[in-house]
Amino acid sequence: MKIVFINPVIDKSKDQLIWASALTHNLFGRMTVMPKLAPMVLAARTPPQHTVEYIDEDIEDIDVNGIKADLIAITAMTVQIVRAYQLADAFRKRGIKVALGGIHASSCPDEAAQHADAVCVGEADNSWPELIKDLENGCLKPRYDVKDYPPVTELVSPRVDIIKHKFYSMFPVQATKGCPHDCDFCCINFSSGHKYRMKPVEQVVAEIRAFEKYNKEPFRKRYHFVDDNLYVNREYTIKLFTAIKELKIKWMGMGSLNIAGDDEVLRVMAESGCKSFSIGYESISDESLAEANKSRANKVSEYQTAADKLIKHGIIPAGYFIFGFDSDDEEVFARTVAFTRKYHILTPYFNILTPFPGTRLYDRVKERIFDKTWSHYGSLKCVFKPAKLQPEQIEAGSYWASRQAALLDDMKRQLMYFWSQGPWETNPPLRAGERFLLRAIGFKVRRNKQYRDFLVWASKQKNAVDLFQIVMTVTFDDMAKKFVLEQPDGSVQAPVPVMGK
Ligand code: B12
Ligand code: SF4
Repeated sequence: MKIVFINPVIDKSKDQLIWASALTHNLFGRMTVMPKLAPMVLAARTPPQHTVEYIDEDIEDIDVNGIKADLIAITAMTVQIVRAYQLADAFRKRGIKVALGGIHASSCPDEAAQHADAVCVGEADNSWPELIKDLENGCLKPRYDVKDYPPVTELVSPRVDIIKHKFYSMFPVQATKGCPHDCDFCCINFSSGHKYRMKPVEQVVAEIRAFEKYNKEPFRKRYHFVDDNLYVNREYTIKLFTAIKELKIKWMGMGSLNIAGDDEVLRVMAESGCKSFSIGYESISDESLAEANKSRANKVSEYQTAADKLIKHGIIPAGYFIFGFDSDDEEVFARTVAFTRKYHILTPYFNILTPFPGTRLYDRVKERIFDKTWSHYGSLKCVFKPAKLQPEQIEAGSYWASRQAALLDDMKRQLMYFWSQGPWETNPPLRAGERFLLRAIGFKVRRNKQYRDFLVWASKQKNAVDLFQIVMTVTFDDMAKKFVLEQPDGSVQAPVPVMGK
């Protein structure tokens, strides 16, 4: 049998892709951040007599009428589900069976069932083999429910051979699942649960090694730990980082604020190749943190130390912020941007509070939700009415903040500050070859004088580190332009509809 996994694109229109920019298209072709891990995991659980294929609509078009398959298996977050249903309906019209899984199908299984022959609820590591067996026997069930969370020690390593490696700038790895915190906007409550499950460190190392076969110089890719929280079990974290040191990889990941208080972990983390670490700061107001049940995890007074500590170890402080809490007022956007600048949170990501189905936030604000178009549930649109601001103000403010945070001149200042805090043994200055490469990229984008000058400027800075980060800076600036149309008077026009219909 042939099983085709599909990751649907958020928006069919190529130049509205969120995680790609016109610049990256020009430089590297149709490239995106990273492949979804779920298809690789499920492919590994598929008995070897079956053929598997992975189609990622972020990087390739899908020819619905040309694909031959016994099963189409679609994974989707809420923002992707409209497209997932379109594809599912089209394949089923051709008589091909469709299975739907992932976070949205898990939270709205009855809705998903209208577009699929089988819906998988929850982690499918163990239910998938059963589904395949039923398919072989012609008795596919409409629902495969996983109520508990399988221990990760029983998991097999993902099939990294099924992806088209050259189209991705990063490879995903997962060492742990779950998070002990309980933020009310987060899907963790039902997706991976609060019990922290840790893969054997040797398995994580083996998984990275499998990717390494496809990871060659000069554009060696980074790894993205997709773990919800890498800092829960200190002993495990140290063991993990120590083990991956020998792989000499570069990686990024995310975790809680309290990691900043642990110099030993930060040291091993830097030695193991961590170049950027994201913290879910969410808000610079303790009131908003309390509203989201995040006060136990976050104290605003500790944010500055966290950023300082990461920088001290040569790691770029990244962080997630959310706008749209009931206590947010008109000032929140400028205040937050000023905060990230002042404390050198070099890569802030601004999202809009979104009540995803299945979350406590959803239950709390459901009477105030006015937009149920799932393709708007990508944290870039305001779909419910917050207490103090209008949804349009939240969108305009959030987009304004994203634009401000990516402004090249500002980033130049931030990078200069970051580089001035070195040198770091774990993050050495650019080599001659890398400087040459930066200039070569500058030449390739020469039509954009600002980008060319920036890249050439960076190539000349003695203490500049991290080629990837420098190129990403330009890419972020390019991406941010898509979200905001700035007016000559500095005001922000209504945002471009980035999430499709
Ligand atoms: C990695 C990640 C990303 C990557 C995704 C790209 C990529 N290629 O992976 C990036 C960083 C780009 C990303 C972006 C976003 N993300 Co995200 N992301 C994650 C994260 C941290 C891990 C996902 C993962 O790889 N898990 C590991 C795999 C193995 O698990 P899995 O996908 O759940 O798959 C298992 C089951 O679900 C099931 N399954 C999955 N698919 C299928 C399919 C079939 C057919 C079957 C049978 C079973 C099945 O079996 C799998 C194995 O057990 C999750 C958090 C989480 N814990 O899931 C958030 C998460 C998925 N993201 C979320 C959100 C909101 C976003 C954004 C929309 C907003 C934001 N700002 O973060 C953006 C999208 C931006 C955009 N417009 O493009 C939410 C989704 C909520 C929702 N209902 O949609 C999550 C759950 C975070 C959270 N805690 O709330 N994200
Ligand atoms: S700390 Fe992060 S992963 Fe954990 S519950 Fe809160 S938002 Fe979710």
